[in-house]
Amino acid sequence: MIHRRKFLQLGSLGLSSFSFPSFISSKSTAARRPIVISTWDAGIDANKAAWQVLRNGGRALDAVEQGVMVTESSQNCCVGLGANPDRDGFVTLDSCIMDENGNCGGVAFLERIKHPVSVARRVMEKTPHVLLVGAGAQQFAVEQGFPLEPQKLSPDAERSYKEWLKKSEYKPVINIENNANKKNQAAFAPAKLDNGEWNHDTIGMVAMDANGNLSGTCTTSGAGFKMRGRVGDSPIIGAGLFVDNEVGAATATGQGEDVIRICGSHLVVELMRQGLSPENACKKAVERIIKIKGSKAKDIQVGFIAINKQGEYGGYCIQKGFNFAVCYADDKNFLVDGKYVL
Ligand code: SD4
Repeated sequence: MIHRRKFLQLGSLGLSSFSFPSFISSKSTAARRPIVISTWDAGIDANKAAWQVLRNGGRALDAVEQGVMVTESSQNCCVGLGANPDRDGFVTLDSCIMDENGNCGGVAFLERIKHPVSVARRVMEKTPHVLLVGAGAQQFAVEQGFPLEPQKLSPDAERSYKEWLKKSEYKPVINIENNANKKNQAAFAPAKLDNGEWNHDTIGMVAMDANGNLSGTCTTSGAGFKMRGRVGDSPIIGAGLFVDNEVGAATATGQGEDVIRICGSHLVVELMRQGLSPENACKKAVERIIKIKGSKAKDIQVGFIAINKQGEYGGYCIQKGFNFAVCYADDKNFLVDGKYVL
């Protein structure tokens, strides 16, 4: 059973949590560092762990890894092994990580490993490759000492899967990638459901440390009830995540296929290189997806978040309902409602 999160209890740091209107983000963040931002509400807890690294002068790379490990472990958020399975009943995880030197690593279609982000980091640091998938990724993880977890669905995922099997219909719902049996599966639903559960299966996080170096990660269980073998944007460098230490860093969430189509996070960083603010760069990338999708854009959600070298941050999405968490001080860890185009 998923434990309910008391959202206002922000633990040892005593951090505050409330939604800021997003216009504040573009005006009040000049030359701010360190800073960490991450997608969706679960980013508040992840930011707290990342902030502990950043506030002590640690490296952004360590901060983002430790930040999203919180989410991968959490029973409240279905990013990790507790998440919904693919349509054959297996949970498969995707993740990538990128540092300030352009080093990057990823894993996709990885099963039975609790922390794909850490395996992605090992791929980056210990292999000549960027991306390992499936059985090979798992073999590498085990060789590196990661324990093989039991092949077992969480009780919630098992319930959702049984429910899903009744119709076996693959239909992602806007802002709710998770749990097929939620009563309030409707467009524009809140990120957090009435019953207190989180409904997202991804966290993307980008950070700048006190030295002004950028890193990022994106980690996910992917779309629930996907085809076996499906891989989304999250482990793909340039799609779910991109970092350029001269410019900024961006990450994505939502319908991965449409993020891949435009090399979304890379596009956001390139738009910032041309002088756009993080928010405007995210907006332009969202608009490009909408242009490609035409009338079908109303059926999907994609959100981008980004930071630049000045410590400015921003985010944008297709539909209402996306938010992201921003942290840049012991007492500043708050949610921002993403502006939306449609
Ligand atoms: C995917 N982008 O696998 C991920 C899903 C996601 O919140 O972001 N869910 O397509």
